Amino acid sequence: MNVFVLTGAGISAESGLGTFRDRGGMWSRFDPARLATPEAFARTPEAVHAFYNLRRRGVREASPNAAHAALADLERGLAARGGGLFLCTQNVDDLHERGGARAVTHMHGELLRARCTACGAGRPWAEDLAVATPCPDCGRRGGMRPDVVWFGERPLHLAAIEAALLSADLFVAIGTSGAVYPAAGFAAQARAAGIRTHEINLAPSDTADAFDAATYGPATRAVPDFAA
Ligand code: BJW
Repeated sequence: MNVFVLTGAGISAESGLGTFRDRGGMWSRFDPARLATPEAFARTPEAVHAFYNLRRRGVREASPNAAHAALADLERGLAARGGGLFLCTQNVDDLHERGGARAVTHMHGELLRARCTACGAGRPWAEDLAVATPCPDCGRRGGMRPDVVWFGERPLHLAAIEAALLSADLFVAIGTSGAVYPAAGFAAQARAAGIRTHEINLAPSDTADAFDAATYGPATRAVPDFAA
């Protein structure tokens, strides 16, 4: 069996990383238009760096939880039975990897990577970024940015994601509000292709109608139960 899993911020919530749109979530405290767009980075790079430096430190201090571990177990179990798991995350943290997952597709990029807007080179990056940070590849200052996908930018790996989505036997969305496209459209796309769809969330998401079945509860309980 081939399973496509899409994860969102809810899977990392119990690891202490804030979600975006829940009550008290990041976008209720910070304006995404001022922090998560290329225009914001061009206008006030110091503010954008400060926001992502804080988030990067949070990710480094967080640990994977039982839901991340259950998906890593599922990946191994499916492979042993001749199937596969395509694990696609909107999250910019590395908790799937540290939870034991071998192959993770980060469609919104990775906070622990940086990219140079001058020469395009990307590389692992665990430290704070600043406007004066030089690019190790081309030496230019002022162009290093978090290697994440901001609003208005094209998400990553879309061709591989679409191919995996349409060849899956089961689509599962975990801890995502269904508010951000194109990921919010995956459940409807899968269903239109005759693929079973299942949602795991604390509560029905914005796209709950696109799912054949649902499990409502905290990811650390619901995902291990589902994957068992
Ligand atoms: C739990 C839990 C627990 C809590 N257990 N569950 C109008 C209509 C349609 C589209 C658009 C439009 N206007 C603009 C657009 C496009 C735009 C968009 O969708 N905007 C919407 C806001 C309307 N999209 C884009 O710009 C994207 N690019 C694009 O479309 O390019 C064009 C293109 C597409 C395709 C082909 C070619 C070209 C880019 C989107 C980039 C999103 N970037 C961010 C920031 C990343 C960097 C960073 O981290 O700062 O990505 S925004 C933010 O939202 C982040 C997330 O990945 C993303 C999704 O959020 P997520 O994960 O769903 O989190 P929440 O907080 O929303 O939900 C958490 C859920 O967990 C909740 O449901 C809780 O109930 C649940 N939960 N605790 C289980 N313990």
